[in-house]
Formats: sequence, structure tokens, C-alpha cells
Amino acid sequence: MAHFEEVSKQSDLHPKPAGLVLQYGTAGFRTSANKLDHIMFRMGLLATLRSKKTKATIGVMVTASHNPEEDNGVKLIDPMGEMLTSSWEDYATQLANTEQDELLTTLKDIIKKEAIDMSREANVFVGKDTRSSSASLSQAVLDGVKALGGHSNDYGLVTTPQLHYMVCCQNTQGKYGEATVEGYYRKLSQAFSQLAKNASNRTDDQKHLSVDGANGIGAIKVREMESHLKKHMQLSVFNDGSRGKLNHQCGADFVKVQQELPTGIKINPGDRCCSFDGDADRIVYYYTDSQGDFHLLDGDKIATLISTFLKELLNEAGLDLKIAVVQTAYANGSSTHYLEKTMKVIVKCTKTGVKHLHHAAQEFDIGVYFEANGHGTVLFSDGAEEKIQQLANDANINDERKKVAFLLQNTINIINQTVGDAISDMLLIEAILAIKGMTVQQWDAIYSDLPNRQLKVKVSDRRVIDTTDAERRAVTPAGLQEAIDDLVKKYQKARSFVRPSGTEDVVRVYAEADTQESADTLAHEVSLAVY
Ligand code: NG1
Ligand code: ZN
Repeated sequence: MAHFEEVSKQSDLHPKPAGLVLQYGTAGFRTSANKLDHIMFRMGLLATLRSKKTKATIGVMVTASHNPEEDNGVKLIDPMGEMLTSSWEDYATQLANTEQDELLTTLKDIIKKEAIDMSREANVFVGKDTRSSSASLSQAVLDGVKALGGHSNDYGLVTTPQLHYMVCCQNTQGKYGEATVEGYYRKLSQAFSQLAKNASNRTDDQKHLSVDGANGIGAIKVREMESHLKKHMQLSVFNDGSRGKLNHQCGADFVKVQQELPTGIKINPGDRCCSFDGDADRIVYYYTDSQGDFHLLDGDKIATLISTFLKELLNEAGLDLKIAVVQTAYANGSSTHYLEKTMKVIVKCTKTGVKHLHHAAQEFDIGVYFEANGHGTVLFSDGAEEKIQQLANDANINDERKKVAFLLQNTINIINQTVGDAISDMLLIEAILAIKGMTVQQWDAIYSDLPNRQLKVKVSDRRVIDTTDAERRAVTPAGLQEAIDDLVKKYQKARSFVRPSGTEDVVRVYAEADTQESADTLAHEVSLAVY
């Protein structure tokens, strides 16, 4: 067929370096930008096939999130705005690694295995972050879509969650919202304004938030959003890309791992601040106290704030809906303890990677999922949304319950349920703090984090480490887990685990204990055991 000739011709313009092998990992493909041109072209092809197969619009986002500027990457988005289904990750890897002269054979194999009707239309939404390499790489994706005869819509610079949102809107015929960036701003800002009406008179100080945009797309987009928020919020945006380098000593990953302020931000003690990551799907909050000490409110604290708020609303509404919090092994032990023992909500632990948390959260009426690094959102089941809707429409309920139903409805509308979203999470957190009349210090005081430390270890082959029990225990290499157990025993309230990273060529080490010194020493000792 003519399309295959075109694929062959175009593919020669996006040649694969012979012998290069890459894996579709935790968050798609991610490596140095100069190795990715052929990957992008081929992901354009794969997205077109996936679109034909699902009879729906598919998304392709060009970004390497929190990685340095020199890197890039690509993630595919499935019809409901969720991550690409795992069964197709293998196709992505096959297509990425097949040598130039075998590309058509691999492509035809996938078409045959999936029985794809090639006469069907295909539609692909493409977005990119602000990296200097993203422009040509997203063009390579578009070339791939075109070569296979698919239609594309190039959204240009968008956050990752905005693209997820638009794919979902498109495939639900507008039920979830309008498939435009403007539609996204409108939906979220309207919900925010409605929620903010329920906050008692706030001073300008209370409305003020400092945002570290990681010198990335989030800074641009939060500025665009600001005009929609009118008098409800006052933002100071730092690290907006005008001077600094993407993710360099700033952004959510830097702040979370280093447990310190990003560079380029000017704040006073007590000021409420947050940092986005490079593609604005993660957020962490923080402040400094009068002694100049830094206080981090990470994904665990965010999950606690949101789940407490929702649980209180459900109680007031008299709605019997099952709420759960989904975390990973990186969740601070204090957060899990607080959620289970004090809040009495169900807590589930999954493997690292949003797709795992997302799936686990789908099992509940309301699933609040957050990685400790600030990547997360809230999922409402159809049944839960219906019950909330019914309550809101019930003419026989008192004003108090009506108000609660209204709050729940707007909470649903402010949340981007397709994936973790820094802007949407920020608005929800700001609304909750405003409604509860809570300061960032009061939020921080809900529980105290156990001191912890994260380290990266370079090894010759990180794949020798295999884990079990949601990555909390190492199965291989032999003796490693026993060595970790022996080290952990030396400290109070201690816990430690290791796992190979899915986005970088490193092994990650995590340790927590009763003091920072113990957590630091334990992390160091465990990293020596990994060598
Ligand atoms: P890896 O590199 O597999 O640890 C990191 C994050 C994940 C997830 C992905 C995708 C940590 C410890 N790991 O994965 O939580 O966010 O990146 O961005 O933060
Ligand atoms: Zn990200």
C-alpha cells in the first residue's frame, strides 16, 4: 500500500542509529535528545496505529519531565487520557529498537497481531514542552503520523496534563470539557471561583502564592491561567524560563530530593510556595520559618489534605462512598500511619509510576493517589459522581447538605482526573486551604514527617536488582535484602529499600529513620551494599 512506501521514504529521513536499544519505561522513552529523532517518528506511527485500533484520538507528548534540558522523551496517551496500555508498551519498544531495514516488517507484524483495519481514520494530538530539542522532535512525531496517513492536531507548547485532558475531552465528545487549552482554563477557573466563594473573607496575603515554574512550560501556562482567576488568587511566578535553565536547581524534583528552596525564588518566612516540574504534572509545597528552616509539604501531605477534605465533605453530605489513598514505597511512614490510624482511610501501596497508582485508585469510589514527589490526582467512579449529582439535584435536602453537594461537584470539576496535574492540584489545594481557613503551617502540622533521604547509585547494570512487595523488598541479587535488613535494625523507626529507576540509569536508595542523621547514614550504608 502507498502508505508503506511513504513510511519507508520518510523513515530514511529519521534514521535509527544502528545498535541503539531503548526501553518504553515508567514514563515512556527518555534519554539524551540527540538519540530520539527516530523514536519520535516511530511513535508517530504507533500512535496512528493505536488510533485506528481504538477508533479514538491518541495523544503524543514530547517531554522529559524533570530530567535535564539536554534530555527529552515521549509518552503516549490513550483514549480516556490515561497512560498507554501496558500491552502496547511492548510494541513501542519493538518499534523503537527495530533496525532501519526491518521497520516495515515490525510495523506490519503489529498491524497483523492487533488486526488493525488500515482503512480507518486516525487522529493524533501532539504536544511539547519548552526544551530546545522539542520543536524538531515533535515535528518528527507529526511526520510519522502523516506518513501513515493519519490526521494530527499540533497543540504546540502545553503541559503534559493539558494534553491528557484534551485527549479525554475529544474522545468523550466534550462531556469532560472542551478540547482546547482555553476550555481547560475555563473549566478549572470556574470551579475555583465557585469554591472560593465558600471561603470566608481572605486577605491579599492569604490569596498570595509563590510559584517556581522550573523554567519550564508550567510557568508559561500558570501565567495564562492567572488572568482567568481574577481576584481570587495572586501569583508570583519565579523561574519562568526567562533566565535560568530548565529544572536546574529548581522545580519539584530538585526541591523534593534536596529538601531545600529552589534557586531564583525570593520569599519571606511563612510565605506559601510551590514548585512544578518540567512538564507541570508534579507539584510540591513549602515554606521557611522564622529561623530560616525549610519545611516541605510533598505528595503525601497533599494526599492527606485532599483526602481529609473529601472525607469531611462526604460525612457532612451523608454519602456512603469508599475513599482510599494510594501511595508508593516512597511515601513517608508518618503519612501512612496518620492516614490509617487517625484518618481511618484505606491506604494501598503500589509500584512506582503513575499508571500503577491510577489503576489502583480506580478500584474505589474515590481514589486519591499521590507519589511522594507530588505526582497525583483524585479519581471519582461514575457511581460516585452520580450520587453526588443526585444529592445536588435533591429538592428535599437542607441548605447545609446542598452546600456540601455543591462543594463536591466543584471539587470534581477542578480536578484533572486523567493524570496528575500541577495546575489543577494547585487550584484544589488553594481552594481547600481557603475554605478551611488553614495556613500552610497548620497544614504542615497535621503530622510530622520522618526524616528521610533519597540517593542515586550508579551501577554497571541496574537490572540485576529485582524487587517484590510493591518494590519494598529486593529479591535479587542474592544477599542484598538481608544486608539491608541488618542495616535497618541498627536504627529507630527505620525503613529502607532500593529499586532500579525507570527513567534514569541509576539505582535509587530510600531510607527513613527517627533522626536526619540516622536517615542519612542508613541511606549511605545501603548505597554501599548496592555496589
Ligand atoms: P523512577 O526514575 O522510575 O524512580 C521517577 C519517579 C517516579 C515517577 C517517574 C516518572 C521517584 C522516586 N521516582 O521514576 O515517581 O514520577 O519518575 O516521572 O520520584
Ligand atoms: Zn513530570
